[in-house]
Amino acid sequence: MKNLSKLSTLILIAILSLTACTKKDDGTNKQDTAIDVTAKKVMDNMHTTMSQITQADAQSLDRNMKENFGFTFMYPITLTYNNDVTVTVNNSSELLDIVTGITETSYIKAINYPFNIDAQTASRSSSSINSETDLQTTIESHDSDGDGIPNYADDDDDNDTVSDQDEDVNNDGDVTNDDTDNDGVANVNDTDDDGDSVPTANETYDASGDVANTDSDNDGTPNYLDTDSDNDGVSDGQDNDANGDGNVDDNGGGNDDNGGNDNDNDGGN
Ligand SMILES: [Ca+2]
Ligand SMILES: [Ca+2]
Ligand SMILES: [Ca+2]
Ligand SMILES: [Ca+2]
Repeated sequence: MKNLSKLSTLILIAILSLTACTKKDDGTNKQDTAIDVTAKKVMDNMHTTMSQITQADAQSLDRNMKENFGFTFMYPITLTYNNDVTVTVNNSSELLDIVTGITETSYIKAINYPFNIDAQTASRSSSSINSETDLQTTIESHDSDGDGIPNYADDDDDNDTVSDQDEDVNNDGDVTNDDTDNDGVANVNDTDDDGDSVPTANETYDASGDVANTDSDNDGTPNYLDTDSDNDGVSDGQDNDANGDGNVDDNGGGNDDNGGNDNDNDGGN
């Protein structure tokens, strides 16, 4: 009888333990969830992106989500860690905590579908992401410069020859908060960064094609961020020799006639 009572107690303890195991102390539930490669890609990308920013906050998270993937989340969303613990995310601050906390051994492996997005791209009319395929299509089609490489994988989102990293003029690690000409379009997506009507890609005159190393008037501001590259008082857009090298520019300013050839037959080199 004593042994039977002991056995009953042991069985009771075992049942209680099993019940406890199915529920974490923080109230999250365990579910066996398959790995969602696309959702993991999004979260890992945001981890890398936000880790590079000096003072990451909810706003910078949203801006970078929009830049890299073309949308921000409508909360709440539900994420699943690789240990199958699920977590409900209610705002961008909570998501920031999660993505910055991602490690090689603790990462997000899935997201619950459907979830809603605040779509930023004109090409997308629906605000509901219904499956991994839907999410994949959404992020792969976010391609600002239309070069076939989606923004999240593109080193030069606007194809203006300045790398995304170099568009970070204020060097805070965040490429989305630099807007030299204050036109509301961040440099990373602005093909005329200084707004002088000369495309950034044309604001060089040496053979390197590197606009970052061209500073005609040596004032410390490269031509592509300088609305008056030769400092003669005439804006580059109105200047027929924007870099002041004596060669008349081709095709409306800034596009210098390199090498002394009169490519546009304007009478100057
Ligand atoms: Ca692209
Ligand atoms: Ca660029
Ligand atoms: Ca701009
Ligand atoms: Ca320009």
